[in-house]
Amino acid sequence: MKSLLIAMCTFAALFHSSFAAAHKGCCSCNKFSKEQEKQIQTLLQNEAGSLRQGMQTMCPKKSTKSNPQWKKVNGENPVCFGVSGDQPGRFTISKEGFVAAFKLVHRSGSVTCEKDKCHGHDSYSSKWGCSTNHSYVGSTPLGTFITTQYKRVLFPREKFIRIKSMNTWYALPGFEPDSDFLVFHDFANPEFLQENQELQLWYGEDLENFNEENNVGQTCADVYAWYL
Ligand SMILES: [Ca+2]
Repeated sequence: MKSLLIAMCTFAALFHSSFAAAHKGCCSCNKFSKEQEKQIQTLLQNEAGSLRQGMQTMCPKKSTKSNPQWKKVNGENPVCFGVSGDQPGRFTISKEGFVAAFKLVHRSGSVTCEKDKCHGHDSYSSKWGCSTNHSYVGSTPLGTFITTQYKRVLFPREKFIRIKSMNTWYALPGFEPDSDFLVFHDFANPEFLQENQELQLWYGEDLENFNEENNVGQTCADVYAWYL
């Protein structure tokens, strides 16, 4: 933008000097000479080209495809994970590359963080974690994690997690426990994934083997990755 402004100012100065010269040298007929007209025409053409280039830089072309970067990772079958007894959902990366985001699209099922003795086992149930009504985890009610096969958490990023040393609960701006899908992204620090690498979906309390005795349910989802 700065270079564009400089170019426009340069053009204005040149135009002014050309006009002044023309006016001085041709004051009787009050118009440019052929040579001056040609010079100004060339200047205008050059500046029009610079202006067009600048506008294209500021307004990059939109892709004609919708969401061309989302690539479905699992096949026909969804990835399903349970809530206790080490029941991750497993899926395999088929394409090597840098992935900046994942999208989990809910297909079926629900999970709960705590069987509610007063209201039935599913009163805290949701698609991705617990309930916003829960007295303890309600403010950070999401509990679905993407990990490597060695249980290293890839998403969500640590800054969203309630207790950094325990990958159980988090809050993600824009998403709720019953959102139809979750999107995790970190375009500044994409993950490099290898062909045939296994990743897993975990329920946080199952991942950490913490307070999982009172959990119930299973969630199934499709997994999409955003390749750079
Ligand atoms: Ca629990």
